[in-house]
Amino acid sequence: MPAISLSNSIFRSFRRISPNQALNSHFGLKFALKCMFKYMENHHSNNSKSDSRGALIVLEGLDRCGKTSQTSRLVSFLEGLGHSVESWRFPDRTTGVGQMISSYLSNESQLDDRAIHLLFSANRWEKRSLMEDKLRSGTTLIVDRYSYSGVAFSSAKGLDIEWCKAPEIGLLAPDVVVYLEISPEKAAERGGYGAERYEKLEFQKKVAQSYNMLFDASWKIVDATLPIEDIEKRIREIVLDCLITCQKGKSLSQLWSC
Ligand code: DGP
Repeated sequence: MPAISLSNSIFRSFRRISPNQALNSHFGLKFALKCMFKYMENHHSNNSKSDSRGALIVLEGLDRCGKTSQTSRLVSFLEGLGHSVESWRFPDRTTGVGQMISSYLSNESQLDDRAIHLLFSANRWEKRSLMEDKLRSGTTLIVDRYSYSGVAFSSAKGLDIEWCKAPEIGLLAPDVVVYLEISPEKAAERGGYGAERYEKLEFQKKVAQSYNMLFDASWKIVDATLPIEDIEKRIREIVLDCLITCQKGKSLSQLWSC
């Protein structure tokens, strides 16, 4: 016990002082040790508590793959079970950076490919510490698009994939990435491609190829052409498993692992 040997050595150093001084010192020492033990106890329990946290769940896929509706279904389901859960999405168009991205996506402004890539990344960075606070306080985040969209969409333009990953390094790594898989042709058939910059079949084909290069152990592929309830069920299974693991205690890690 390091605390006891510490106290012994402190007592030894008090041998030559007067009884009165020793008495005062003894109580002072006892108090100090009590504080130290209390600190160690708190420190230990804080550490074990801090490993229990909410899960970071990311949904990814091509435009029109159904991420947004699955995100809201999942959030309602988890809320119904009494979990603390929030729905997030990137780009977050509510921030200053997000508004620049939004105007770029709707073709109201033009930007260099690398400049817009860095803005998308900055948009994630500006939410990073809030994200960590939420997770550590036990809130699960269901995030519609994340760094993988960043890399897939920008590298589909021809930018080097490693260059695209670089600004994402240090962001929190998701506990699970649910990839809603659909062919670009099938997604285009779903209609609803709006006026936004990337909603074009040829470009989405390239995005699909880029996504293929990003798959890692945290990815779960779900067939996005299944009936909506089947997709929902599959996602629930994946997410509940992950939630339990994070509640039991799992440390947060950072991108980019692969
Ligand atoms: P959404 O709000 O999910 O419809 O996304 C808007 C569009 O922006 C969509 O076509 C995907 C694309 N996108 C999302 N995140 C990024 C990113 O980080 N970088 C790039 N280049 N495109 C992204």
